[in-house]
Amino acid sequence: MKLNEILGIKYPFIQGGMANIATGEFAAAVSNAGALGTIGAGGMSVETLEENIAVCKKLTDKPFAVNIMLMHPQADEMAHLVAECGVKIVATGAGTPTKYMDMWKEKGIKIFPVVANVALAKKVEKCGADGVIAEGTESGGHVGEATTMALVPQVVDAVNIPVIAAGGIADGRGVAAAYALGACGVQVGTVLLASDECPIHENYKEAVVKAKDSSTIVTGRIGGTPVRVLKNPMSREYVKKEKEGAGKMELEKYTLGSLRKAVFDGNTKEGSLMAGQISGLVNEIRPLGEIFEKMQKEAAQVIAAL
Ligand code: TUI
Repeated sequence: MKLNEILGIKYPFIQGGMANIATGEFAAAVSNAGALGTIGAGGMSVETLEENIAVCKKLTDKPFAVNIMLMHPQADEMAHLVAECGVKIVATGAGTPTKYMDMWKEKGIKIFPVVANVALAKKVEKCGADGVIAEGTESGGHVGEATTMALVPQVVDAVNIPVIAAGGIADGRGVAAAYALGACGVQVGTVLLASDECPIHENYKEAVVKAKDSSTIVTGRIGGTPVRVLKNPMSREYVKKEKEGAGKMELEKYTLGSLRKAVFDGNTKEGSLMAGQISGLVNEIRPLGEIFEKMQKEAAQVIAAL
């Protein structure tokens, strides 16, 4: 069964819960365009998350999800908030959501943790996950080690719940490849940065459009929180300092608020422009509806041609 049938939506596509980017308004626009919109709680406070959920409910009558970033200092409160305010689908990232899963299941919430390895996929299946989003290291933002190509079929073989592929997918060829690996749908992020509706600064969108295959770099590999961003003076300097053995405190000045600098101020030199390796394939800014329609049509053509 494809993801769109599981969720009762038009396309088998989920929008990634991009921190500081995926507002209630954006998630509603994605859901109205036929995919699953996701509010990214990373970068929000509990109060702003509540407001964003209310905005999303107002703007769409279609299903939407909330992604809880588990490294968030208020993840606990956020987990309770989504249980209390009628959210029907929850995704999680950057950690293990098992301690919240009973509470969410009691409320009838569908749970789709993002996993970067087989062990976590098995763990969340045991705790009642409705599906897993297997995210390869090609993705933007916080990443694991395995590539999408290697991770997805191994997760598919390890669990008996639906698997959604994420990381390095931006067109119909990627969607068809994900199906070939056994996924029932895909999650996309980078391609949606370059949408008319995405509420990031135009400079950030342009940087994604201009990016090539080799334009991303992973900061924080040594420190233990690897984050894929576009190369710029800030991220190059971060990795250089990290290799020289800089301490956490020294490195913090490069990261503190740097995603906000990119998203809101359009500071492409000092900002953290989170984006995936597939940025090189994203060459124009388009409306969400067109992005999803073309991905779906192209996937069908690729499958037929094969
Ligand atoms: O979470 C993501 N992507 C993200 S979160 C984010 S916000 C952020 N900003 C700066 C630093 C850190 C985060 C931006 N992008 N994707 C899902 C994902 N989850 N990727 C990797 C993981 C993951 C990693 C380790 C999941 C579990 C895990 O370990 C589990 C454990 O507790 O040991």
